[in-house]
Amino acid sequence: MIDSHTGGEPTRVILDGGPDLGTGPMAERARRLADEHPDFCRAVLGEPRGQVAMVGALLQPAEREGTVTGVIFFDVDAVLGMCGHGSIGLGVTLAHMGRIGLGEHQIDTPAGAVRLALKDAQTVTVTNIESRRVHAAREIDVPDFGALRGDVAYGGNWFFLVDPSPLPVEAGNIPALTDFSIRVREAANAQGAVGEKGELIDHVVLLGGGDAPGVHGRNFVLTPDNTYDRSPCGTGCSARLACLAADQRLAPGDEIVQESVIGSRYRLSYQPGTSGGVIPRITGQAHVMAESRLIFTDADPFRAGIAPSSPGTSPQAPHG
Ligand code: PYC
Repeated sequence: MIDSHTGGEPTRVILDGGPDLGTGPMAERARRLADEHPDFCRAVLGEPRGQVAMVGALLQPAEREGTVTGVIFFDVDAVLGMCGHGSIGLGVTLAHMGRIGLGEHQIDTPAGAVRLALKDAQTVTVTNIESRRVHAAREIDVPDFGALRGDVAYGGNWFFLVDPSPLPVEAGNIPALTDFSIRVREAANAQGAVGEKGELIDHVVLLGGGDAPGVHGRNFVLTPDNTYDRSPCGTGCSARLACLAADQRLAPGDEIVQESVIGSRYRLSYQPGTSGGVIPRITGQAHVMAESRLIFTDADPFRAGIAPSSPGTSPQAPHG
């Protein structure tokens, strides 16, 4: 396995040893990972082997011809439709392994085919799946806060985006931002501020202004495992681009810089999609950090990771 980080957000690429997810569309294989192998996700990403915020990228045989690899992204608690920082990390990792060179490549994700352009050893432009806004300025009632308006948008995952954030989007405020966005996500899902087919919100984006010259804004992004994205979140930026385009606040091809709550940056632009949404382009940098092999033995009481309720008791850790 190979670990990298993209703007501070870690990606663990799992080259082999994962569960057999069969063949067929990547979305079906992702459902099998979520339904049948949650212990795998916790064992490889959770403590003590993983770290908070780590996203896994489980390599799969490709679905489409001409694709470098299939991939399923997941965090400790959820299988993701797509992952922007993980795609940048995967591109840099594949280059590190000598599997791709500079230029254009395609990967298969559960959300669809995604293009990666490797610009140099660290820099990747991701051309994401078509992203769209489905509700504008939808009002929800957040307990202990009150009425809040936000947009619901899809960028490969489902987002509730609040612009502007009622709390300052600053690194010193991360615990309060986390607590608030968990309540926002619960309220959005409970009050039906969800996707067209009832898809639940899995991420929340709180938007603040950027203070550095040339920076369009800074964001805080809550992820499904209740941590925050250290990077500006590629799928969150895709959802944001869909909202900016729908509000005619950004023209096709114009580039903006989005900063994360810890100050890492992506360059963003879009082209119109064929179904009324946008095709986002996200450019960021990743760095390979480690090449290693995880070891799970029956004697290790924490071979399945540290479960929130009962440490060391989960029976189905991977072996070998
Ligand atoms: O970059 O899309 C992203 C992402 C999703 C969850 C963590 N990062």
